[in-house]
Amino acid sequence: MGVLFPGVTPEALDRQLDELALLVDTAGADVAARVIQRRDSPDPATFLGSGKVQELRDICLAVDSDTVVFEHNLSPAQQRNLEKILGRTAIDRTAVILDIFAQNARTPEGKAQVELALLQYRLPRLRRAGGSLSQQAGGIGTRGPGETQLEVDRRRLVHRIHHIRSELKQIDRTRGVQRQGRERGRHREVTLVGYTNAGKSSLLNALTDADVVTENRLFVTLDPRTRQRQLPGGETVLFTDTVGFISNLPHELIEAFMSTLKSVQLADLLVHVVDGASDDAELQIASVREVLHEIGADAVPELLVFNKADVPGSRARDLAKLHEGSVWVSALTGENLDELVATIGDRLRTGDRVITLHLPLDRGDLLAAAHREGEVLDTSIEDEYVVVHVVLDSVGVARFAEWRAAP
Ligand SMILES: Nc1nc2c(ncn2[C@@H]2O[C@H](COP(=O)(O)OP(=O)(O)OP(=O)(O)O)[C@@H](O)[C@H]2O)c(=O)[nH]1
Ligand SMILES: [Mg+2]
Repeated sequence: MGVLFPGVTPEALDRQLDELALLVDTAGADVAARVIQRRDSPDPATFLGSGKVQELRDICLAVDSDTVVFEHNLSPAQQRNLEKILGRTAIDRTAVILDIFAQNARTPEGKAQVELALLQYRLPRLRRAGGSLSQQAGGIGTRGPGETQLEVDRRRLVHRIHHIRSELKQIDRTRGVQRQGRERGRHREVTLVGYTNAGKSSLLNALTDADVVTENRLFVTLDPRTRQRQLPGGETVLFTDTVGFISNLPHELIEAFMSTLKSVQLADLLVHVVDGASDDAELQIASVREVLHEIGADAVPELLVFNKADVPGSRARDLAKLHEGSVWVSALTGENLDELVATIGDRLRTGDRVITLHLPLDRGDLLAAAHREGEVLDTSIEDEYVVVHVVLDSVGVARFAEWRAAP
């Protein structure tokens, strides 16, 4: 179910619904019908107008569907009211994406992150009277990694959220220690980002001898893998895969996966993998950049890589010509990988950036280190800080990450 709001073209809504259909399919359900309505603004109580809701109910009966999936986010109240009138489950795009993540989580960390996102999504949706979710039958949007968690009441839900948060923090701390160890080795870090199914994991496998699972499905990778490889110059680079992005990635997921997404914020270079065979390549680039902005990573240098150049009719080569400085490859055949590796080397070597540091007044050692490792442009005193503008290479930027002024 999609609503055509003013300012959105029918073609754009169609594309969104195509993607929603793919998501529903990935979650394991069949799409029985597609319904579109034109509206100026959502109805606060039922999202759609009451006539349309009745019509939707008839369509559901006619095509024998047990769930209505909305492209748009529903408020908890809208969802409840719709379910009452429709007599069947009403969910939004966010619930479908959460469901796919729940099905794909494998490691303890992945499961904990997905559970956290699910609980945060469900908490405001708990029925007030009775407060039990047990009336929700199985089906998409209602599954979780641990079925018992669906039965808990609000208090236990909140308690569980706290518990998972501290568990994730612990995992994050352990990873932080590992990261410091790596940084001491002065290895540059390259993180592969991109729309889901763009070929990030395939590219990691092609660049290193990683053995990461790749599949023609959405959100296959939920746990980042790091593998190293040497560049032609002899320097070792750490490549990290990460979760796929999608347009309107639910904020519950972004928050829950923050520790996983740290490798994006802290990377020296982002290799932004684009499916060059997709008609929506440009839109997907924009969606990925939006998520990068949301997670505070838009200052990290980005190298666009148009993948799947081997697919008949692929626009990977044309797109690479259009976007200056980008590279096309085929992760499948390995074509043009040498050029990609060379470009990554060039970009890492020219990774010098001007950044602003806030150093505590009593840390003359840090100021000395900034002079030693980079080119200090100017310093000034502000409140209890020394404000320093300094040119640093990417290793230096990582080293001073803790002292960077908020952008
Ligand atoms: N023809 C062709 N297919 C590719 C290429 N790269 C990846 N694929 C296929 O595209 C699909 C997705 O690849 P993945 O590497 O799993 O993509 P991903 O970006 O890691 O996806 P998620 O982890 O699900 O977000 C798989 O079926 C791959 O075999 C390529 O260069 N050419
Ligand atoms: Mg993957």
